[in-house]
Parts: sequence; structure tokens; C-alpha cells
Amino acid sequence: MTVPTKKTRVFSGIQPSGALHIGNYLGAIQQWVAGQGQKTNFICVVDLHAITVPQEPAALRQQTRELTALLIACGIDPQQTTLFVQSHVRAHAECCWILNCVTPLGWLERMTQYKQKAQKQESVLVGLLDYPILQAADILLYDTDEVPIGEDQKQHVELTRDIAQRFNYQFGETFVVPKPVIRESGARIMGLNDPTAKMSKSDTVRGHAIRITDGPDEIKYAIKRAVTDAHSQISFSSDPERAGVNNLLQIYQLFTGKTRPEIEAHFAGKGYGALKGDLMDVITESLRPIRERYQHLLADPAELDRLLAIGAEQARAVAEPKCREVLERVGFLRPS
Ligand code: ATP
Ligand code: LTN
Repeated sequence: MTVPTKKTRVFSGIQPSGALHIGNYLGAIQQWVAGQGQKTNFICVVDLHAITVPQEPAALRQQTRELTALLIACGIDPQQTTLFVQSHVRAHAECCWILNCVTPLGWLERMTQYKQKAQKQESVLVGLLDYPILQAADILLYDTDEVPIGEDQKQHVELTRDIAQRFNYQFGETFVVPKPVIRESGARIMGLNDPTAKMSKSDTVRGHAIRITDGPDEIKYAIKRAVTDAHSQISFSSDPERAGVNNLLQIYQLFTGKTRPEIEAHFAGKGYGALKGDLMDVITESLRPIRERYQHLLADPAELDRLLAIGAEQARAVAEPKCREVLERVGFLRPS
């Protein structure tokens, strides 16, 4: 008799903390969509993470629905992926507390994202420091094998591995130790106005990012002003001085699906004007159907809420028993 092999479990999360950009799309969402069907996918809108920096309540509610609509518009299919909101599954917060009590403070203080984000805050909330442990709880509750993310989240997944191993050592085999999955190309899309900094939701300067919901005018504005260099040859390069052009070529590659040699041959003998013109067209045409689906989905919030309720139920069916197992491992008396 052959034992059926368990499908690979995939989990990733995204914060409802503002409009998504093409870095989020190319670095993370495209990978999530591509993995659908072959693997068991969980995608979580992490609202508990969003409040680690102050949020206006009405805006947070709206952004949670908007992000859900956008993920579906980008190709996340709620029939194939468990798409849900983090705060709808209480086990995340509960498991986070347990993991807080096995993790040394020093592990958190080392996190680069914490150091960067804390610098920008007038008053740093405890939740911002604790952020990676909540992320570990998200991942570990689902016996996750793979976590597809952009480069910036690698350190958090490595911390998750350390926490899982420590818990397993102290209390016996409980958690699957997950691995980060990072694309070679697209892992770190850079700001168009400054190719030395990663494209980021929190940088709202016009021309820094292209949002997934941007129309042709905004796309044109950002690409026209995108930083290039004084070279004339259009080729992929790891030279930091050519980071701007390399970034544009990576974006072109990921939207077209063409290989690097095909792209270099296409632009041979042409100037940056041609690259920018083609790129504008490719991005505009790729984002158009997403934008149209997004508007359509957003017009029916009751349907979005219905889909999220189904997602939450599916997520609870996995996370709740796992959380009970964790509580038992640490020695809590079960309520009778
Ligand atoms: P913020 O600026 O608020 O930190 P963000 O733009 O980094 O937000 P997140 O919600 O933290 O966005 O990230 C969602 C996913 O997108 C993560 O997997 C992250 O690694 C990925 N990602 C974010 N920015 C980029 C980027 N510039 N290039 C590639 N992937 C990215
Ligand atoms: N910290 C991540 C969002 C996130 C996440 C997760 C990613 C929260 N929980 C679990 C992967 C797995 C971010 O800022 N992108």
C-alpha cells in the first residue's frame, strides 16, 4: 500500500497598511498565485501586525477589505487558497503569547526591520518589537513547509525556525520547521526614484513606487522619472552604479516572463527611451485587468466578507487543534 504524501503547505502574510506596489506583486503575490493548485496555500491579511504602528480604525477596516479585493484581483483564488484575516482566528494571538515565553529578548532586538521601523516612530510600541513572534505563530500554526516572501522578510523566517526548534527541544516535536522561499529575480524591487532603497508602501513620495491600482498617467509619471545612468548599453548588471537600469529590466522581465538574453537582444542598439516606453506599455497592460477586477470586487463588500468568513473557518480548522496541542505541551490544564 502506498502512503499518500502530504501536499506541501505554504503560508504567507501581507499587512493591510496601505496601497500595494509592484514590489509586493512581483516579490510575493505572483509567487503565491503561481503555487496555487499544486500546494496547500494559506494567505493571511495580517491586521494584528498592522496595528504595531498606529492605525486609524475606520481606515484599517477599509484597507482590510481593499487588500482582500486586490489579492483576489491579482489571481488569488479563494477556492484554491485559504484567504483569511488574521484577527478572525484567535489562535494566532494565543500562540504568540506562548512563543513570547520561549523566545529570548535579544533575538528580537537584533531584527533589522524592528530597528528600521523603531527609528521612524516617536514612541515605539511593545507590539513592534514582538512583531516577528506573531509572524512565527502565523507560520507555525499551519505546519507550514514553505514561506514565499521578499528578501526583507528572510530574517523573520529564520527567527521562526529558531523559535520552532527551541520549542521542539523544550517540549517535544510539535512544530514543522519552515523554510523561506525567495525568488532570484524580483526578491527586492527598488524604488524608482532611488534604486538604493527597496520599494516600500510607507514611502509615499510620488514617483517612488507604482501602485498595483495606478492608471496609465501615474505609471508614465514614475517611469519617465525613474533613475537610470550614463551608460548606453541596456543589459542586466550587478554593478551598483547601474542599479536603476537593472531594476527596470527586472521589472520588465517579471511582467513579460521573457528570459534575460531575450530581453537584452530585444533592446540591443536601443536607448533608455525605448526601454522606458516599452516598460510603460507592459506595466499598463498588465495592471489594467487587475485594476478592473479590483473595482468590480470592491463594489460588493458583502461578498468579500462572505469569502473571508469561509476562509476564517477553513483556517480555524487547522490552527485551533494545533494551538490546543501547543497549550497541552506547555502544561496547561484543559478546561473541563
Ligand atoms: P512597509 O513599507 O509598510 O514595510 P512593504 O512594502 O514592505 O510595507 P509588506 O506588507 O511588508 O510591504 O510586504 C508584503 C510582501 O511583499 C512581503 O513578502 C515582502 O517581502 C514583499 N515585498 C515588499 N516590498 C518588496 C520589494 N520592494 N520587492 C520585493 N518584495 C517586496
Ligand atoms: N511581516 C510580513 C507579513 C507577515 C508574514 C507572516 C509573511 C506576517 N505574518 C507570515 C509571511 C508569513 C511583512 O511585513 N511582509
